[in-house]
Amino acid sequence: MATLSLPSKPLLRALVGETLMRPPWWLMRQAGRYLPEYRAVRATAGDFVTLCLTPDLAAEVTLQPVRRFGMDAAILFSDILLVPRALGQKLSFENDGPKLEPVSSVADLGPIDVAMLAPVGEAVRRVCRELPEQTALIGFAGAPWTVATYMVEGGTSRDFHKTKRLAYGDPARFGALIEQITTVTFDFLKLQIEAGVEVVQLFDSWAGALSPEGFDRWVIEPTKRLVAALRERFPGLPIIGFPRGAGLLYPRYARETGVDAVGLDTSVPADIGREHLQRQVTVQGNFDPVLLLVGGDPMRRTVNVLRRTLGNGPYIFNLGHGVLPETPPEHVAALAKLLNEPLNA
Ligand code: 1CP
Repeated sequence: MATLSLPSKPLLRALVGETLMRPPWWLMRQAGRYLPEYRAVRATAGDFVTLCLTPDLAAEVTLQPVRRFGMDAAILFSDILLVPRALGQKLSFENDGPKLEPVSSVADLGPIDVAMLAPVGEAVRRVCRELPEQTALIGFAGAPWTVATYMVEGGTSRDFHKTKRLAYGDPARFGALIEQITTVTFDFLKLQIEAGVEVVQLFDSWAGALSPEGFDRWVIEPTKRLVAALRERFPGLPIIGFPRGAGLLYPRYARETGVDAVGLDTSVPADIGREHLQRQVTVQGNFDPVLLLVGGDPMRRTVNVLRRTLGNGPYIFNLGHGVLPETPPEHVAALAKLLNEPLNA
């Protein structure tokens, strides 16, 4: 018989719909190049994929920001592009970002090798051993659409024309690719959950590139299937969706995918989040990463506005996108000081 037990970690409480006096917080890309201790580990690892697949090093960089700033969650240090690699696609990281050998169908992929992802599970187990008692551990993957853009374009893109042409022009072929990505993404998340992550976030960083019909078919539908598969296998595990750039389609995404929380990008007005999303899901976001870079009064003022607007409902403070590499760590320390105090103190 299932026993009902309420979570005690602040992040998990917010994800079951509780309104907290002090909203929990974490930052997308909280581990990374803005931290000198990250750059030091990165230099010893050599290439980026080695860093992701060496459990001691991945665990260490996962814990670094939590040690310094006391966020309410650690996010596993890994990358969404390990899924294309497990699907048999060649992957490397150069100075100007990730490079993949472009594909346009399942037939272009090599043999699937999920075992290659096993070190990620080991990194999770090591993080769990060292995490403070009240800190949650978040696992993640790219949502199928966003992962597909990297696979088809061969890297990052400004306009996603190759991927959109394939999706609109040959939906059967593109659909088969999305299907394959979804299967391995489930395996990647399953491995993380079985190793100890308590929440997962699906990053759909390029959700905003599609037409409304395309959004339904290639963002909402695959996410909905992935969420349903996770729910069946891991009932009660909270899922955060981050459909960056979804704009007016945010409420539809929240309603139809079945996620517990949505991450708002910086462009969404906080009062719209409160009126149109927060009654249904926990809201996360959406502080502009550039304000964190700027620091000082502009940062403090905006933090207060955001917390006043969203803090009377289930809310997780975060950025609207990742921490920028040029961000001074002292600004993150000042933000931590603000956020580690109760709202009305
Ligand atoms: O050290 C380095 O030079 C590599 C920079 C870097 C880092 C720190 C990459 C390469 N990935 C990561 C880690 C990473 N990636 C995390 C770690 C956990 C954290 O602290 O948040 C996460 C969650 C990701 C997720 C990720 N990778 C996304 C989704 C989030 C987003 O930023 O939109 C995407 C799109 C990627 C692809 C990727 N990997 C790396 C880069 C530079 C990119 C983006 C390339 C682009 O701009 O298109």
